[in-house]
Amino acid sequence: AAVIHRADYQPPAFWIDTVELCFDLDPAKTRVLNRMRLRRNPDVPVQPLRLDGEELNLARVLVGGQGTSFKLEGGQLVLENLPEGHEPFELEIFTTCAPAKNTKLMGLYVSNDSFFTQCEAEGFRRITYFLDRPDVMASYTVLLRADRRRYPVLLSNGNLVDQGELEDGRHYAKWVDPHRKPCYLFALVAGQLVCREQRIASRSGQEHLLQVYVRPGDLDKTEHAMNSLIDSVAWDEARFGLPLDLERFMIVATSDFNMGAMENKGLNIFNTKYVLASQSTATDTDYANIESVVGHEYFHNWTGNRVTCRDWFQLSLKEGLTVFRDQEFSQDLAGEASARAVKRIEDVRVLRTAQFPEDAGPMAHPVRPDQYLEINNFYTVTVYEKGAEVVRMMYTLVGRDGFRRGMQLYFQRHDGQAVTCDDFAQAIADANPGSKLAELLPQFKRWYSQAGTPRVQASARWDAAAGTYTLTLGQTCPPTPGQPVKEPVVIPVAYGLLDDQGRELASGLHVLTQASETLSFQGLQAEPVPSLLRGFSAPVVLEFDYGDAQLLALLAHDTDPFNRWEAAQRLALARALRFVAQPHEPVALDAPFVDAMRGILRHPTLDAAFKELVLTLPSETYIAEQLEVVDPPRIHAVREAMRQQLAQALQADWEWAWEAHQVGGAYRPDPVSSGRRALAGLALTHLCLAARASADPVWPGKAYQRFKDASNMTDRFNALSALVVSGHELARPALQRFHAMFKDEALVLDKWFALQAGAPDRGGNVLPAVRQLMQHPDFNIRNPNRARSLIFSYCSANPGAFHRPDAAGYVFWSERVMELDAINPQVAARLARALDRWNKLAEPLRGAAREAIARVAAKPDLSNDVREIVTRALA
Ligand code: HT7
Ligand code: ZN
Repeated sequence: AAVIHRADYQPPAFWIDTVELCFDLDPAKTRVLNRMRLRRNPDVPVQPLRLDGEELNLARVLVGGQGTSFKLEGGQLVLENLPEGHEPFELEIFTTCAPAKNTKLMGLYVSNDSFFTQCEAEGFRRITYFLDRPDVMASYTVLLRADRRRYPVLLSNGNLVDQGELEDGRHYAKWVDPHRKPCYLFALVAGQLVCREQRIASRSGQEHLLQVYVRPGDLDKTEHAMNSLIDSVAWDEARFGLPLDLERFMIVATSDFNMGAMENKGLNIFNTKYVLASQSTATDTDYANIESVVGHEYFHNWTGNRVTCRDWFQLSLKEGLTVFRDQEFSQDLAGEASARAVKRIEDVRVLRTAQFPEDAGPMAHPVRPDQYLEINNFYTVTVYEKGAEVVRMMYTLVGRDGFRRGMQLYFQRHDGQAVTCDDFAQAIADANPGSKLAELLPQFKRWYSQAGTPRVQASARWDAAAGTYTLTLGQTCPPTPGQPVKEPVVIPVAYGLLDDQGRELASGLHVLTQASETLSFQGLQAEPVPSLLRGFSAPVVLEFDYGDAQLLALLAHDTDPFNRWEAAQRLALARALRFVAQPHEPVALDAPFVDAMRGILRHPTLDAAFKELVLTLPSETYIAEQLEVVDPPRIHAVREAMRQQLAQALQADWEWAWEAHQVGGAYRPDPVSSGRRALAGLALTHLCLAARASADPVWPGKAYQRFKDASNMTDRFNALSALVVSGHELARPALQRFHAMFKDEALVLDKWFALQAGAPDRGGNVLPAVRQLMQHPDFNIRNPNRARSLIFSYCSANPGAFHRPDAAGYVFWSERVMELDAINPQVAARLARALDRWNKLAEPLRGAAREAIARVAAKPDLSNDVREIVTRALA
């Protein structure tokens, strides 16, 4: 297969106006009749029609009702003898496919005896021959026929216009989508499903039917998803003036799904993980994720579906923008400024622990990539999360009202079109003449074309005699594969200056555009403390040589909650890096740091959720990113030792925190209650860790009791996790009991596998446990959620256990990548990325990791998905 380049984009040679699809659904052999009206694109030279297809059996091709000659070339169906001129003509294609054998979960597949589709990015070609590209938009009519008893529910996009009985116990349903769409938004679902439904009226008074479909038995877990959907509809109308444009909007849950969810027009298909929730099976985090993913898919209805991507290089046009929108939605729903800040910190944490490493590794690519071998590999944190930060910077530069105006202009110009990231940025800028964005647009757009995380070097000079404080801000960006030299980008730097009492002396937004710039502040009495990059106003690494005193002042006083948290992270990180660098020195935390942590924990007014974030040490991955040479077991040991000391030094405070943050009354996953449960959970973990040192059984006993008695999954899981993390002997019976309690709850069993695979390593015990769990009757590598819960939790989320000096972790990884590649290449390719940063590893890990990657690369029949990852890794 060939590398595809953005620069090679050509408009399609044909347009498809209408598509009539008729499905005879059968797991072993589904028959698909595809009747299309096409016409030549007058703007493109005359050429044959080349339709994409994959794993299809072709039975018949008719043009205008007559047989015609055709060729099959490299999977494409090529038709040369088509009517000349620009009049529409009819093309009919009859194919069959085998959904039950479809383990890739792309196209039409079977899960739990129901049919589902996944067409983004290039799955539609696995259903029928088609121009499988997002800039070809058509009107769809879909007829579904299937056995009524096995498949009582038959769904597709749009409106149900007809249904009825057929012979032999079969029935049919006919759906018409009122909106034109690219084929990646096509969907069908057929099976034994039940639904929760709700009628709502929009602001304009228009009525809509909302439905959430699940397997019988799961209906009691759909209330939160439905409420999230109702909130999403109301939010998009209120915040952006974007109404629901459908009479009926459906969500369907499946337990076999490659990603989180899919925004098919009017028929969203979701991973059960992002739909099903009850207080006894889902944690507060699950509830929050459901809200955000339901919102995300719903918001795609405008940003993605009404205006879509011209080609897959523009993926961030819809994904970056929609992530920005779902982040804003969750912040708005969280309400209070402090709860908004918590959400912002969580989002930045994801960016820094997942996207920054991607941007510094072999898979680094611009938000709008220039080339790919397999598009599935580019559904990345760069396209999604960094893309959202790019949209957020535009928002910062034009303001809230300006951004709303920009969105309105974007839809005015492009509704119903397939467009580019340039079109989006142009609309936001044009709606805000005179703004910094409009002024700097060409330079701003480097955020779309340059890979790599820019670094902002800040330095300060204090002239006491003149009372002048001078800040110098510089920017650089390290080279990335294929981009050795970088140009300066536009970096909005939100800042404040504090005095030693924590009073704000100045604040503002500086837009950094040059390689180096200077800001000067006059008339100050004493040297201020700079609070830079407030709210994480740009996706950059800020380098400033903060002293402990300055960080402690920011932690105590900054009016910007993000930078308050950031100060604690910097304090902890500096210590972790020092300990890592001194392997022969004891890991001993200093009193000022411990006291500062105590101060936050005991603070009378700060939110519990915020305290929990401050008291959580930087992750091992984040610590590793700061180092040139990485020894993951050493980082793990240091972080564990720091946590152990915080556990012991603050024992009385943790006891207070646990007692003071119990949540009574009915379970509610709101930010305040969730924050209290999170802090109580963190306290319990530290108390069990402290008990490890003293061999005092009281707190492990309390954790076990809480584990047994908890009235919700958050408390139960936190208690179980405290026992597992502290390595207490009660962990074993608790895990057994947990499994017995939830043996029929797939999503809870995923947690059970993940907890064990992600446990702190003690003498190399995790890998044997993982290998043993692979043999567990509940383990099934074909189910992506289960594979992720066991294999990914070990290889990608447990660096201290995975990077073993004996290389056994890497052997396990290479075996699993190759095993999964034969089943589901998309999932295999994600796992392959666990060794992205092999080049930074300390020897002998580095050599062993390289060998493992080479072993995978040497496999002859590798998918494009995995091949692209391992080839880039070894380049
Ligand atoms: N737009 C959706 C992407 C997606 C996907 C892509 C490749 C293979 C399977 C997939 N399932 C969903 C998800 C989203 O961003 O909303
Ligand atoms: Zn999306």
